[in-house]
Amino acid sequence: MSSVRTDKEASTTLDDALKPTSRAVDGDAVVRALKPVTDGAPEAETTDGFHLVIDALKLNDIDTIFGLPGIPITDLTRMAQAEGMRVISFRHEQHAGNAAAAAGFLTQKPGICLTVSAPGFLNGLTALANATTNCFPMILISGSSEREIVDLQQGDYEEMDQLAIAKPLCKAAFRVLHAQDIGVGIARAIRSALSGRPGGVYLDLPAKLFAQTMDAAKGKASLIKVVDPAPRQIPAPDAVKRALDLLKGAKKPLILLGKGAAYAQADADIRALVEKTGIPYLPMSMAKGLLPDTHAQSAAAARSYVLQEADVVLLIGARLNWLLSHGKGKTWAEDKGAKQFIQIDIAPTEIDSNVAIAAPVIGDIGSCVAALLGGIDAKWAKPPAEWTGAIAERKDKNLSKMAVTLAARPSPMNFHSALSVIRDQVKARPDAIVVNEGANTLDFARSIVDMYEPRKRLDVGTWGIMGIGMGFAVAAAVVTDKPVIAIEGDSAFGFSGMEVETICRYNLPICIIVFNNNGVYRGTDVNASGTADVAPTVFVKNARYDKLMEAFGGVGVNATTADELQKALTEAVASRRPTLINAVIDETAGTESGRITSLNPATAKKK
Ligand code: ADP
Ligand code: TPW
Repeated sequence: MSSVRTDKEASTTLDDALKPTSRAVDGDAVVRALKPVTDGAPEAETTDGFHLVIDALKLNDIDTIFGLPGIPITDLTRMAQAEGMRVISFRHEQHAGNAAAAAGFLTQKPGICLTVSAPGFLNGLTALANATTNCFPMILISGSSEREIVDLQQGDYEEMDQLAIAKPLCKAAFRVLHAQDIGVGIARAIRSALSGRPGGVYLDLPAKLFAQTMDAAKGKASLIKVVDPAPRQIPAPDAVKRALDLLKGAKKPLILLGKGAAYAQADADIRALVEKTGIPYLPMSMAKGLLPDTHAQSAAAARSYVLQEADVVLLIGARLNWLLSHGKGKTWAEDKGAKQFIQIDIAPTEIDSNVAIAAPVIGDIGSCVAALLGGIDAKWAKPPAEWTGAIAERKDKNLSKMAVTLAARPSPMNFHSALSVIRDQVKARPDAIVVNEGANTLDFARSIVDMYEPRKRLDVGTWGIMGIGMGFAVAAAVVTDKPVIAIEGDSAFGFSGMEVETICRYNLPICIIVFNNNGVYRGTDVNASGTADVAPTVFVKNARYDKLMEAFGGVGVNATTADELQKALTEAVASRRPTLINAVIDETAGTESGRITSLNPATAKKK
């Protein structure tokens, strides 16, 4: 007999096997009774793998699944929906995975991505690896084919040793073979995703598991409600004292907030630490809004200056990776002498990863910041006025210069004129969530669009990965119900563009603005060979991305001026209708690779 089944065949089999008759005994719907095959004996209530997975997730307050159906998980999606979970079905697993990751970042609950075996699993894997890299908690759950056939490599339908492949790309990976172990499997996945440094977890569920049945009461008893999944980790008092002593002695202190600080949801204490110490701070891109970007102590508009000049830097949930030039070199004016770093992080092995850390403070950000705050009293001396004054001076100069650039209304639009419109809209709607990807579109938006509230900005993160746009936007809308503004380079948008159908299907309040400059980076590259092909970075000229949204019933607008963009964006945010604005941008604007030209071997050489 062939082991390949169509979806229809599979669900017919399941329909026969799983005839729901009555609901669970008690109010929390933990079990579902199935009609057992009986020979006159009293009917015992049974449950099955499908329902145990759903019940285990629900028991742990996980109410949403992002995924894409197919064998062997189609019925799982149907049953999850029937059992009251929100099931958001995507057009490609990578975007479902990205949605799960963003949901994890926003809620501190692991986002769930559900995929089919081999190809679906692999499509979800990029998102799982990206989530792990960014320290976002998510669980990729993939159906898989039969162990016996996979392990003997006998060519099963979508055969793949998924667990082995996932393992090096995530924080932890588990497989459940028996229905009675589902509770433990889900509990271990949740704990692994949330505890310590958050990250991605893979959970392998072979097809056979779903149809396994067991006694309903035993099944219910086998489920685990995870208690305290992200235990606080209190920093050692001597580590706190060391950090405070160093900070006290600083002449030019600086606080650097990273997305770990945004994730930690210790917003009030972080703000209090900044304000009580009076220390200037810099937010990394996804930490923007932890304090409003317009805050007097923000040194964002004097970034280069403070990174070079600071003598003691307090890192809160930020790694000294490439995004911070590894804590050395010209960016940090290394030739003027080494800085001293205090680093708050939950992962002890992060310390000294790039440069020596004088005062590590290991623990969760909430506890560490609270402990530091405990040492800041009324006698705390604020940083010298020479330091804060010098920063203010540079800030004012840069902001005035920027204001002039933003006020200009060139035709066609450039990045600045288009972004100034979005900047005003976000100021008017600080609760809106901004999703941002591209090269120039990313770099300019990060510095131009001020954020006012925590966790309102989602972007390409640690890898600088393209393709997070629509997945992140869908998650943001689903999880928060707030308006979402996705600021997308035209190349960046292309990675997940088909999900506009998903956005329309669920009628999500998402406004996508495609910065259309006809190509990757710019649209002006030429093919040096003289053949008919365009250059590798060039797209179809004057494409109308707005039509894509119209195809699925959303609102499409072609905006050629800042006024048109402003009108369309304001309407989109107010109406909450799925909208795509094709913002026509000068194709000569911007630079190759945006602001990271130094990492591009060709352009770095030319410089
Ligand atoms: P950014 O890119 O914004 O600089 P990173 O992703 O590089 O931020 O750094 C985030 C850091 O935050 C990681 O090293 C991670 O271990 C840490 N982190 C995440 N959550 C917490 C938490 N709750 N408490 C302490 N550290 C955390
Ligand atoms: C998964 C490489 C970095 S930025 C970018 C690419 C392809 C697109 C830039 O063009 P875009 O932006 O979006 O039109 P803009 O504002 O300059 O006009 N594949 C992946 N990730 C990355 N980072 C790349 C390729 C890349």
